[in-house]
Amino acid sequence: GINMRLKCLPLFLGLLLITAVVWAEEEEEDGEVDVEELEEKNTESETKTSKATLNVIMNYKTPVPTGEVYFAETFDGGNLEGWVLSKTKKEDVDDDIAKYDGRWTVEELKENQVSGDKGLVLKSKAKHHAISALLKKPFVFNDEPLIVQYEVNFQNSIDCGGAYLKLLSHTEDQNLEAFFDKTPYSIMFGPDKCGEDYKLHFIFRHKNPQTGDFEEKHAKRADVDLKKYYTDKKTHLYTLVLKPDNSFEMLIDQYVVNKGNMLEDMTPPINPSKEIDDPNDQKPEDWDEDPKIADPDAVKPEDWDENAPAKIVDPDTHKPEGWLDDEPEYIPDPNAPKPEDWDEEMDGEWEPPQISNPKCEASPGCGVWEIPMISNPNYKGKWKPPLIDNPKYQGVWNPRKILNPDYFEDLNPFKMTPFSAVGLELWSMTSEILFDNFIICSEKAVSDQWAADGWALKKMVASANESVHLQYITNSSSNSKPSDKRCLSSGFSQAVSSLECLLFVKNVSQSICTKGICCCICLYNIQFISN
Ligand SMILES: [Ca+2]
Repeated sequence: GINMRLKCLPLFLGLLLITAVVWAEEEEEDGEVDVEELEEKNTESETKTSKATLNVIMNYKTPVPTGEVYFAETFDGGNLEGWVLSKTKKEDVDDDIAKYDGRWTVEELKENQVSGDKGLVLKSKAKHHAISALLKKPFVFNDEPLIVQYEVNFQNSIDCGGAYLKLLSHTEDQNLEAFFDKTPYSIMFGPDKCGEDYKLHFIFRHKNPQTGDFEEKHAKRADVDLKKYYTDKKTHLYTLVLKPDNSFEMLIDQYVVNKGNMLEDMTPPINPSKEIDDPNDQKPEDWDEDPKIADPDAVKPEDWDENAPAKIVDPDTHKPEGWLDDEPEYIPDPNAPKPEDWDEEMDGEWEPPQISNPKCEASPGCGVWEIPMISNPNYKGKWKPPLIDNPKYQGVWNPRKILNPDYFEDLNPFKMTPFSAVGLELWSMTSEILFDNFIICSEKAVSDQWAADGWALKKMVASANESVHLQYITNSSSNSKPSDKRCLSSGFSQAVSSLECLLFVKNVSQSICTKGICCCICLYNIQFISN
């Protein structure tokens, strides 16, 4: 049998929002036909399926939170109501670029628009942008999780710039017009990229309970390659989940890309070590750190001759019998003729080429006999006393440990400073970064449904526009795999057979599987397992 496991119900439910899938023949004039007509037409022309074009008609409705939220923003109203542009300047920067004068707009996606959907777009290159909005009520870190989720589409890819948000720490007189880089935040979260360094930040500002000072704590790096998310010009969903047990999870497109515990996985660590080296302790001058010394009792043996040479003449070697001391190894070739055109005046005196002396070939050798040298068996070199263990060895010196005067133990870093606004304070060398569907809440079901109603639909439209992710199966009895292999090569977990597809579709909605025509949509989060 075939089991179906749905890893992500909300995404799956997004399918139900497709009201009709229209199959238009190329020759169809207006490209859209009604479903009944389509089905009849299709039965007649099953073999022409490869020529078909696809249109997806979808009823997009602006997502509405399905539970309690601290903040939710779709931008579908088409304006920046509720958002405040910073009117201040960045500190410590040249005056001409210090102003937060980068432009923001609310507009549709450049590609794969969903009718009725708009987002917040960062419009200016090489300018500082700062915009923020108050939450409905401050988020207080208590016994409820924090979920922060939003979408980013780097519509022009990203050269150098960030798309992270800051959750601005709560103050009684929060003035968002004064929002700038030094405005205290509780959490910073989201994508950032420069050069080939792709980051997904999760930074929080931890208050030292002893000194009251704040220090930034950074989550370790994600172990996934982030490049594709920042360069594929698609809408990706970024989620941060923090729990009162100090665990955290970071997700992209609902997959965990980094997780850990704030007590163990942040740099620098939340809690300092209990003991430290005593800074006042010094190594005593007579501290003996040499594990070995020369044996003071050793004496040079009497027969040790330091002057014996390393090499001596081999006493067993004699000049071979018949060695021709007076014959040279090479002689002028007596048979070589002088070239006819040799001109003594121009070329100098002619000399015949040298050849091996034939007399030497018949004897052990010619010329000066060199006596071979061998290593001297009596050679000893300079005498050195042997090394022995140092009886006074005290080991490697370490300063003594004392209790760390700055020690504290914060077992609940989750309980950080409450925040009451969300802000984007960004610089980018690439414009057209689109943000959408911000949500801050405590229930995963709420943020998941929000994702299903927003991000998942955008993803589906983008997929449909690529025309490779929809699989049509026209013969309900066929058990063949979908012919479009692109479904697999486009990063989908697997293609499905028509049988699997039928089971799947029937379980979801009879309405999109009628009169033998089924629509099968492969999505990342749906897995089919054959037993
Ligand atoms: Ca929107």
